[in-house]
Amino acid sequence: MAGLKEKLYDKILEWRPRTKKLLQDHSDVVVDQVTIGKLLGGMRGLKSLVTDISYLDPDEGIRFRGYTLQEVFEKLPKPQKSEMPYVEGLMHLLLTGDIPTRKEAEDLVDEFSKRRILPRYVYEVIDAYPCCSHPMAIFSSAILSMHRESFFKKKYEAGINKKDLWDPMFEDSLNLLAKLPEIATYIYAKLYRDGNRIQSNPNMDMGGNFAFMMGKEKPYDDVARMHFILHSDHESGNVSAHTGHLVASSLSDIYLSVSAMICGLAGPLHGLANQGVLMWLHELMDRLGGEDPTEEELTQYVWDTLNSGLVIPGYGHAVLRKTDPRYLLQREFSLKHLKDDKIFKYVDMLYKIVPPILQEQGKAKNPWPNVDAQSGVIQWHYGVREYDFYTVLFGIGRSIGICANVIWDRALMYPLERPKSLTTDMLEEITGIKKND
Ligand code: CMX
Repeated sequence: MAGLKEKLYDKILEWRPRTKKLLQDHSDVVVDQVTIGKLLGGMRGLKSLVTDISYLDPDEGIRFRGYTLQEVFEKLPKPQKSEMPYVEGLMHLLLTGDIPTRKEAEDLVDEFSKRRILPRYVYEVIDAYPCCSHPMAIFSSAILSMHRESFFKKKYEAGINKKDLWDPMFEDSLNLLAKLPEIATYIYAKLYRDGNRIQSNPNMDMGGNFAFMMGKEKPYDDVARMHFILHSDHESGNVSAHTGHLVASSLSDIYLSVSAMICGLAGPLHGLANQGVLMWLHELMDRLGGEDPTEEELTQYVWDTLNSGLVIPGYGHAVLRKTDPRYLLQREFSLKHLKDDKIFKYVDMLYKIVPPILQEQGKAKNPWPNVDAQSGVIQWHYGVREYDFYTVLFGIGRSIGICANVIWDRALMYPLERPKSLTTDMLEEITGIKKND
């Protein structure tokens, strides 16, 4: 992978003086204020992390390396006869900040193909799991089991200059990313296809090969490409991205970091919401005996959910204050490919019904749909109906962003993350509620 690595190294050498200057000359400049509200409110919105891979604007949504999602999908090279770009091209963009040429994207496709073979013990780890296990638990363990392969770990133990740590992190990241579709589809075959697995095709790109191993025809290859690209990064503060970065800050390798981030992604307020949407919609269908709901019935269902103290899955966001562009892109695809799908029609009705209800309820700061409101429906349409599996798909995508971030963390030699905690007594003393006697 000499071409990409050399390009990346040039970028790293160019970037390092910027970080160094900020640290040396402007270290005391105040960026944000830490209030008690932030401390007790999950640090929501606190400007306390740095990443150059993506930036999330509350109104506009995500930009990858400065490009809007629309631009990313337009500009990245696409495989022949595909609507969606190479996922490998996105990795090139996230790493270098440059839109790759077709050749650069295809070089990375070849590289992934060479690195995709799983060690035998990974299959054994997956096989050892009891069948009722959630696929995210298996996914995280399978990734963790490959820690012993880490080139980063070996280099660190042998003694390597801190400045060079990005290089083995880069190698490990490519090795891991290339293997994720193999791991995920093996888990899928074990849990839902009686172990009947389709071997990978070394001549295909990541999205195409994933579709092939899932046993899916076109346009599922484009669904996979779109899904992995859309879910890859959402700046650094979300649970999965932050976990990956935090764990790697202790100089843990990429296997440990990505395995941990998968655990964070598996929570219902984060990546699991995409399966939550489908479960919630199927409960409604059962309630209506399979009949299409009227607007009144749907409205009642939304209120019943809220009144029983539950959240509406797929709606709201900690940062976004408008409809998530990742939702809109998937909606555009759905309008083209699955406009007559029954569940898509539900989802489309909800798009009109839920926001005014959340506004009327007055709690959620963002009443609009997020990425998870739409993604499961597309999977369902193409026959991936085991919705426990949906978060694994999110996890493959998110790993791309984590790897790009962690490689740059090492390139810029970011330190161990270690904020300071206080006690409730201390907060009460600061506020004057409790006098220090
Ligand atoms: N339905 C009902 N209530 C909601 C809501 C929703 N979709 N979204 C937010 N609220 C509520 C919160 O539960 C909170 O209530 P309390 O004050 O009683 O605790 C209140 O509105 C304020 O929350 P907020 O500041 O608007 O949102 P947060 O930053 O705390 O949480 C999120 C963000 C995503 C966890 C929340 O909107 C939610 O639970 N959404 C549903 C689950 C979901 O779709 N998650 C996926 C997010 C995307 C992803 O990361 O994958």
